[in-house]
Amino acid sequence: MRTPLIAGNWKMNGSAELLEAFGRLFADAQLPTPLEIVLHPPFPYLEAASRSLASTPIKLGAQTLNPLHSGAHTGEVSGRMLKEFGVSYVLIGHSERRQLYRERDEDVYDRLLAALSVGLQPILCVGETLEERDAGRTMEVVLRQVSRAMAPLEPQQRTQLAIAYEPVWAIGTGRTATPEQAQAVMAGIRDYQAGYNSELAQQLRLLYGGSMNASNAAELLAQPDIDGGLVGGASLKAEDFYAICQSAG
Ligand code: G2H
Repeated sequence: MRTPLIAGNWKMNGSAELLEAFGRLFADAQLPTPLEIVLHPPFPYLEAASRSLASTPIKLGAQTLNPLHSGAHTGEVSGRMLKEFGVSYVLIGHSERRQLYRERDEDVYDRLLAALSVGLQPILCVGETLEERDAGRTMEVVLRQVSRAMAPLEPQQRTQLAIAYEPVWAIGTGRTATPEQAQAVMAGIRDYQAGYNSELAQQLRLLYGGSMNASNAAELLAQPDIDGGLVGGASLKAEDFYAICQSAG
């Protein structure tokens, strides 16, 4: 009943040539249905992406946004601009933003509201560090991140977003959470949401992120509470990303 979502996060990587490769491969794609696919290239590639992916089912995504609509904020991009450009999805609170650019839970919430206010679909990213996992604090940390971002949202706003659980220790490390580890956290997030509204909890899409690749995607995506993936490194090869999308059937 939940449409799977596979999102590719290029981070600060990629090229116009790679977008063309995606365009060629996905134009003739034989993909499982239902399935939603989104690619999050760096901002300067959005224009090329909108052309190269026009004949494919891939939607456009951004990697972050500024919480304000406009103003004197050199180097920043607003949700309104992204929406005007045809972007559908935006990542919010990716662990690299939290760790490298000091985004706090409050900043994540502001960005979430800004995205929702212009009709962008947010993918809220949460996840614990290795230290937090080893201290047995995984659910505490993940649910704090979820609740600080979502508690003030109205029911209608909650239906617009997806949550990506990305254990920080699995990001870009080649070390993937086991399907059981990922499923346990996903189930915890869904249970937490059910405490607010059980119907909305059933609709909420939960994605796994952290070294997902063509070899491990099928097993992760087969878990009952995993509805898709947020794919970093493996989204930098069109064939690998295509194989992951095939696993979402
Ligand atoms: C986690 C993920 C994509 P990777 O950041 O968001 O990256 O798949 O390279 O671990």
